[in-house]
Amino acid sequence: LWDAHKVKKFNEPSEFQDRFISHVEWTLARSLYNCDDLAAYEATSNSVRDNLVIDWNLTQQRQTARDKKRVYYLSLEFLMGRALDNALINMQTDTSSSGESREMVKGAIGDLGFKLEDVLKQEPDAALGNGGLGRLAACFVDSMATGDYPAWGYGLRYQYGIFAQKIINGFQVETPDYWLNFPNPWEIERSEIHVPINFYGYVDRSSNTSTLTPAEWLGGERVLAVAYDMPIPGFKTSTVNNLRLWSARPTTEFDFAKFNSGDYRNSVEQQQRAESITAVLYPNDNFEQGKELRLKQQYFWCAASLHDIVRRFKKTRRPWSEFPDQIAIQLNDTHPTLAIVELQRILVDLEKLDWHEAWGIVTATFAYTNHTVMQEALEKWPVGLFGHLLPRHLEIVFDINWFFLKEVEEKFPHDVDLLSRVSIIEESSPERQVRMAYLAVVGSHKVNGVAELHSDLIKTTIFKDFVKIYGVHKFTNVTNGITPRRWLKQANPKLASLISKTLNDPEDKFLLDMSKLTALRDLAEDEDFQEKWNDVKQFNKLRLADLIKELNGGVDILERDHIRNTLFDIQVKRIHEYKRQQLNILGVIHRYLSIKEALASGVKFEEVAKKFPRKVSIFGGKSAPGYYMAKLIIKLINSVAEVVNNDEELCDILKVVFIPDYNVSKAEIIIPASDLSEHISTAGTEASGTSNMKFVMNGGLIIGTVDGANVEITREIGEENIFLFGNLSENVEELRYAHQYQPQKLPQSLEKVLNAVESGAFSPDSPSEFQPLIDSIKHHGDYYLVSDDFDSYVATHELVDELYHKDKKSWLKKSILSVANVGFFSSDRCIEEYAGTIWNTEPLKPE
Ligand code: 26Q
Repeated sequence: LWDAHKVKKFNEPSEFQDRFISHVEWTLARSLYNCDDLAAYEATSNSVRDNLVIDWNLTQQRQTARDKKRVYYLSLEFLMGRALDNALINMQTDTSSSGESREMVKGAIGDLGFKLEDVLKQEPDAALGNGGLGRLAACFVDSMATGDYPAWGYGLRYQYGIFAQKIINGFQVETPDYWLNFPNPWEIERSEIHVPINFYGYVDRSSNTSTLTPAEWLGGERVLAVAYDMPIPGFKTSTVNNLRLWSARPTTEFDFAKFNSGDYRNSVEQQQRAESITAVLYPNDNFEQGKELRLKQQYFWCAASLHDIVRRFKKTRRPWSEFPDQIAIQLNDTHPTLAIVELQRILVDLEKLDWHEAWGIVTATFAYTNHTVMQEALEKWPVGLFGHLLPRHLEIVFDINWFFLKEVEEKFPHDVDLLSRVSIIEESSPERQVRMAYLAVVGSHKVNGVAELHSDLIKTTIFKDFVKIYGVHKFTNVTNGITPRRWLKQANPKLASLISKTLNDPEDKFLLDMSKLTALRDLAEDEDFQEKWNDVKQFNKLRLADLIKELNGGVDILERDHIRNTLFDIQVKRIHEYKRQQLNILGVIHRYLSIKEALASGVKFEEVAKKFPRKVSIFGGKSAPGYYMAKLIIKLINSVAEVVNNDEELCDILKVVFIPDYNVSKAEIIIPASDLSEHISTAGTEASGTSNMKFVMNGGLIIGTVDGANVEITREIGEENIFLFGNLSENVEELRYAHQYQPQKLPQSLEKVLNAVESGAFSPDSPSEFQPLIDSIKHHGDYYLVSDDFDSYVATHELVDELYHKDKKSWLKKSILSVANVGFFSSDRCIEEYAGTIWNTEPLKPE
């Protein structure tokens, strides 16, 4: 009887249609005759979700029954993008494997009168992240499920994700991203899983005066953390993992004092404020801002997640000593560092373990990933603010620090300087600060950087003293990766299909073992294959041209007929001075001025067009709302676009486009269309970069500095297949130092460009509009070394032009070889490395 009532997956088109229709009629309470694309999206998603839920439950049962070591990935950001297409690609039915189900559903809803592409577009992006760090977390949960690791993600369910960007008069304007307007089929509310979380209050230590003994944390504010789960399907496996996001809700307890004093309205209002904790994602990228609400978010999330993890562990009735054998917790940057303190508090105050025994468990459990060496991005919290919000946690931090410094003192007696350098508490004025990165290092057994160069840099800069203290082996590298399911198959179906045909791999197994791509090497010079390869690129460029047209109010910016020989030069990423979009746009101005100069001096247009073949410079990315210089860079790009695109003398040989509101779903259209992409950060500043990997995986060539993962990309694809330029990271300090003491010597080329900007060539109504950008280069030390790298940047672009327009065959060869050798950058490889060298976990395969 039980078996007869078992829920079943849809396996056939007709079964899908039945499921689809019942969701239209019952879940949405509509009729098929009144079903638009949005309703079709909801019904399709609910149908697919039904299938996933079956495997999800089986996966969770299996993980509980087998009780293997689990991984918990703590990240304040999961930049997931859309879920439906990804689920269709990854999902398995009982009769079809991954990949096939998408085709099946496409046909089945096609028969009902819907176009899958239009239905997919209805889904809002889950934009719960800023940029690289958040998207990395999204790639990791995909790879952990695909690799059958028992692994959960823990994050926050923001009601507003990263703001939507509008461009008005060339300026960025932020509008709220309320993404939960319609029912979200990809989340399941678990109202039964709710954890009370406390803030403020005081510490009670009735008799005991030592902070090391158990204490009670009393009073204060209390809110509830409610769990929302998102299924994470693996590719070509029935493993479906879980991403648990917490949402803040008022408790049902009420404040008696307020109630009795008749202040009912006020007490309700105060309760309402609880929800503000998970209302909005902080829109900073690589910049820290010590706001109390941010610390509140961090603790709310860490405490809820830790409670959940500990509860699950306690059900196994194992002794505490086995905690680190059963659980690995990975900290995505310092944002979850409070989890370290919270676990210590749980073990000491609530479970009454001895301090040192507890600390041994804590440090064996946690590992920390660093994503930056830039000072302004390192998290620090004023001691006063910290202690007010979390009084007991501050005591514990002081005790952790005390034992740590004692250990240092024993190892390096009488080195007072060292002690103050490594102290978790920075003695600074006007107030002492808690250094979260140091706390994360002290509380973890492994610390990793995200690309080789970066992992080397952390050992010689921000964590130099800690290498001395702990030895070099605590510090390691795991080079980032990206999931080829989303960034190849989903974003670039045409290229994926050309590859699967060429490799004779109809089931797309290469997406699991990217080393299979090396077989493409033999075809790099095959002219037939090159032509097919180029056709795919052309298709993707037209697809992007369509998007640009749509965003431009239906007006074409790019001439259709010329797209095949127009070089698409793309830089899409957060706008940041260190990423140097200003270098890019100044380079564009240089090109523009050179074209104008040649024409003015009487050179024939045909000749000019030979020297400066067709190119479109495409930009996209958001600036933090309070980041003045980044916003000015956006304005400059748009102002240059205005002038260049309307200059008829150019006859369209140069265009500039700023794509508003860059996000994951736009990235999926933009990245496959690139001929060239720009990864041009000041050497030593970009920890890894991951869009560089995405572009290479889609057959785009790179112009880049010797920074972050560009180094390993060069090693993998060969230095003849990448355009590197600029100063090396080991020279950066010296160059900056020199700028401080000698007036800036600008190369002539740059001088000209800056003069044009200063003269108001791009802002005739207010010539000084861009002065701050110019001053930062000319008069404020040029911290990002634009002047030092400018000539080599321009010269390298000349090499790019020449190759693209005079030797298309060798361009295509480079493109093919890039894809053939990109396998290393699959996040599957990355997760295997974490599992083997940091987590000590193994996959748990479905039977
Ligand atoms: C900190 C405090 C308060 C508010 C916000 C923040 C905050 C938020 C986001 C600080 C940093 C971030 C994001 C950082 C980030 O995305 N770093 C990028 O991580 C990628 C994945 O490892 C790397 O590829 C990039 O090089 C790195 O910049």
